[in-house]
Amino acid sequence: MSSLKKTDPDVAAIIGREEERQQSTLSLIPSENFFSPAVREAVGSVMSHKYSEGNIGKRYYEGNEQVDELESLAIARAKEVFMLPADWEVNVQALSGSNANLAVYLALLKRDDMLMGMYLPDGGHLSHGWSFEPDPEIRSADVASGRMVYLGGSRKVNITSRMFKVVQYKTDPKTRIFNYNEIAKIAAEYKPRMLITGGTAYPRNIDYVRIKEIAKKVGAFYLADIAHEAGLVAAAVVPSPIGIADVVTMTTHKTLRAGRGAIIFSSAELMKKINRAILPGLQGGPHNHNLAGICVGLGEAAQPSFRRYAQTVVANAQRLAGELWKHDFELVAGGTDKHLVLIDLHTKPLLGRSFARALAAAGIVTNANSVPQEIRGPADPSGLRLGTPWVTTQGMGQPEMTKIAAWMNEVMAVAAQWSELPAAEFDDQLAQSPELKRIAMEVRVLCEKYPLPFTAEVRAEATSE
Ligand code: DSN
Repeated sequence: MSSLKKTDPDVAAIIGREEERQQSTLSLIPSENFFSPAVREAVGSVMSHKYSEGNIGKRYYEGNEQVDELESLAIARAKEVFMLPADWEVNVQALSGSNANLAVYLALLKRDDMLMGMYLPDGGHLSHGWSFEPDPEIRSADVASGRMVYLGGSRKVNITSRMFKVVQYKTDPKTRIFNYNEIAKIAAEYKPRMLITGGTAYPRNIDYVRIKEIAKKVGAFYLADIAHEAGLVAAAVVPSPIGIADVVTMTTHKTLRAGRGAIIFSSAELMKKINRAILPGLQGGPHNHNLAGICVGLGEAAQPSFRRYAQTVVANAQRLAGELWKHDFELVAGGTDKHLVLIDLHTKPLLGRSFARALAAAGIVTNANSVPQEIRGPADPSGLRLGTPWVTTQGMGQPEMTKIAAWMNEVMAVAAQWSELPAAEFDDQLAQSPELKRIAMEVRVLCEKYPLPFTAEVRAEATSE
């Protein structure tokens, strides 16, 4: 019996049930992954106990010899893995991707400067200046106009839209891919101080060189947020913005598989300001246990096996996309270059929220997502987002992707009959459906073939009780 189970059986039981959930269902949320036992050991270590405000060799508190060594090692590994130019530097202290972006803005912008980023329903992120328009008629009129620019909604839901002026660029309504000539025109008209690429749901690669040209022409900083693709960039299976953009931010827990946190890269000159923006500007003590995990994860990402992993992530996503297309699912941007697939469900009986609920009842965990030309609200959007980082770490490959697409098609066919029911009744039908129970059992059997590296003890205890 674990010591947590003895001292706090309530929390141990919650964690045990979560381990079981992760083991027995398919995790297809593209921002999620699981970490090696070594990363988890580092994250659970005593490094969590120490405060270390400041930078290497210049801390405000004593006793930071090991933290200094750890941070130096993490920075050295990040430089190697991401092949940093000699005049670039690294900050590994941001607590999250949003904090990393805020630190960059705090370092390089003034209040009310203009940010220009990707429109959220077309794949951007909240921290790139998002404001929502709650009036559905205004949203519909905006979509009907076919304009590839968004000047913001009346609800400034994110701090970045309160602090800065914001303009956002949309994908081409026909291709649902970014049109660089259009981005250049918007930049020329609005003259942003910072141009941003990246986010959460754009399945195609971004032309970093072209965006840098556009930014340079209007005198803007270029921030490339590669939170989602970081692992694919590290493995050189998608293009890298390092050395092209002025600043690159990323989270470490998605495709990079290195525990939770964030990294910022920029020229050494800009990094002096960014370091000061992190502390004292934005944060207190760094989370050194997470830094230990990131350091171990970066060591893993430097191994040849990580490149094979990243290649398989992309191959799996492309197979999943191809199979879904055969089942008549409409794919945003026609497919994927990376780890994620975005489905537009407007031709299907179930839209994002209800399809995600039905899939979850069948043991397939995904998330409802907005799509380009979205007129619905974010709580009940038209699309579904899928990704392959987790199942690829688990060891699944092409045959499993084919199987997953077939299950998804079957779930749609089964749950379609309840599409007109109110949400609570719809959920009741899902919970009672023998077909969905059967698929959930098949999913469980598949997942059991790919044991996760943390469920053994939970299972041994369950069978001994
Ligand atoms: N929550 C992350 C994602 O799922 O993409 C972004 O912050």
